[in-house]
Amino acid sequence: MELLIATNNKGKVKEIKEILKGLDMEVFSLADKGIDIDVEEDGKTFEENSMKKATEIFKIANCITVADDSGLEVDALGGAPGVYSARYAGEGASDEEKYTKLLNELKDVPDDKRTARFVSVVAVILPDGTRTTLRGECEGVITREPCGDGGFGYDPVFFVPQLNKTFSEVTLEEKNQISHRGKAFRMLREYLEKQI
Ligand code: ITT
Repeated sequence: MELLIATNNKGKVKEIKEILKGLDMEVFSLADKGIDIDVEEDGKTFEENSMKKATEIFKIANCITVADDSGLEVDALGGAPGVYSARYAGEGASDEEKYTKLLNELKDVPDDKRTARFVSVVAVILPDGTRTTLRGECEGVITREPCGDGGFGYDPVFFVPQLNKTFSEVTLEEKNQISHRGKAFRMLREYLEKQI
C-alpha cells in the first residue's frame, strides 16, 4: 500500500519519513512522484488548510494521502504568525528573513512573555474517501538570537525548556520525540494501523 505525503517542504518530508519508518507502507513525497503542485492556502485554520492540501492532491494520487499544515503561535502576538507562518515575511522569503522579522517584532517583549507553540495538523484521506484530521502541539519560548544550524523554518529561535535547547540544536530523532509533527504523525500511525 502506498502513502503520499502532500508537501513541498523538504524539512517536513525528512521528519515525516523518519516518524513513519517501519509502518507497513511505501511512503512517497510529491518530489518522489514527480508531482509539482502548490495548493493555495486560504483557510483560517490549520485544519482547513491541511484538508484542502490533502483533497487537491488526493484527486490525482489514488492512494492514502496525508498533508501537514503547521505554524508557530506566539502568545505576545496574539497567536501570530499562526497559519501565515510560511508567508510571514512575504512570499518567497528565506527562513532567516522570517525568524529575523519575528525576533524584531519581539525585541521589547520580556523573557517571561515570550511563550509560543508549534502546531501541526495532519489531514489524511484513505482510498475509500474517509477523511480525518489529527493535531499535535509543542510548547516553547522564542529566543533573542538564533541558535544552532539544524532543522528548518523557525527552529533556530524556538527554545524547548524540556530539552534546554532550540530545535536547531537537537537531532532529527530528538526533535521528533517531542515536536508537534512527531505527535501528530504518531497519532496518524496509530490511526492507520487500526484502519488498514
Ligand atoms: P507545504 O504547504 O508544501 O507543506 P509549507 O512550508 O508552505 O509547505 P505550511 O504552509 O504548513 O508549509 O507552513 C508552515 C510554516 O511554519 C513553515 O514554512 C515553517 O516556516 C513553519 N514551521 C512549521 N513547522 C515547523 C518546524 O517543525 N520547525 C520550524 N518551522 C516550522
